[in-house]
Amino acid sequence: MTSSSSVPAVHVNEEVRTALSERRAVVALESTIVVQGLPAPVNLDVADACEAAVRAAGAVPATAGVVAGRAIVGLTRQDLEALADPSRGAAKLSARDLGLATASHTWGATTVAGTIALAHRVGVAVMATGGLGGVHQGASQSFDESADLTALSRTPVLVVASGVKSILDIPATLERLDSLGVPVVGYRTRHFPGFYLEDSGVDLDWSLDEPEQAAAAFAHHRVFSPTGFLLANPVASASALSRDLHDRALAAAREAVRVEGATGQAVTPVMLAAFARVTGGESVRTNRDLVVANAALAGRVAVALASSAT
Ligand code: PSU
Ligand code: MN
Repeated sequence: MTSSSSVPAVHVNEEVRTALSERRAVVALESTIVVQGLPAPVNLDVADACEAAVRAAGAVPATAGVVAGRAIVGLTRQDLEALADPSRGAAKLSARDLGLATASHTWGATTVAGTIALAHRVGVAVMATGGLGGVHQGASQSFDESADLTALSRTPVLVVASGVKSILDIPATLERLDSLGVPVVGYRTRHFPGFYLEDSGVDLDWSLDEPEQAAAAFAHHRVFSPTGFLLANPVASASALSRDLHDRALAAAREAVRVEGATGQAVTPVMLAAFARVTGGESVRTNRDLVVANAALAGRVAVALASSAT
């Protein structure tokens, strides 16, 4: 392992840098979903579709990751392919890992927590993902709670997600977001989305109907609070899993974690892979559809935010 003691910069590609300097809309995208969350070859197609959705909304996409120790906002397609190459063994980087990864010239994909840390550092205020991490089932024993939650509590970035992954303890996750002071706002719904399902069964206090309203609410929120903001966008009903198939896959996913003895960062990827197996790939299509829709919505919110700031 080589090491470097110089202070690391976050590298921003030229298109993103120009957009930021002209105060145009930029949307950060994560790379963990591509590298650890979805199977090849769909993963790179999803990455392309997310970037295209952001552009179609009039914003510039900026996918984050760490390439040979360089923290980057605005990965090239080549960077992303290299990160997703299994022989590279890219790490999964949360906020806690970024300095270690840059200091040790590591390759790594960033989670929501890692991505918002980089995005905020360079002035990007909106990101899209599939499902936020959260409190795992049995967390009162295991203490397994995604660092996405605490990262959102200290990083003023608006994240568009289809709720939190349905493998989690959703009511407990919402209680934690409440304690952490992170607003959770349903997009055109009063029901918290259930990732693969439209509705998790938990009601929300707030709902907004237009991207402009979300942008305004986030702009106001930033005056009063240093936290991020969760805009919860349910999967389209035509793309959702049926409740029955979902529940069968969930049982199998829990069993897979138990049998494989997965802990820590491995839990979420093992469960997502079990879902893909049990649903014959249907969960992967659902995941693709929802994350692309979230990228499109994030693009519209970023455009509204940029035009209200000028
Ligand atoms: N959304 C998806 N698929 C994913 C993720 C989000 O549709 O794989 C990733 C994100 O990077 C999120 C991470 O931050 O899962 C949560 O992992 P953990 O539970 O280990 O914190
Ligand atoms: Mn965890």
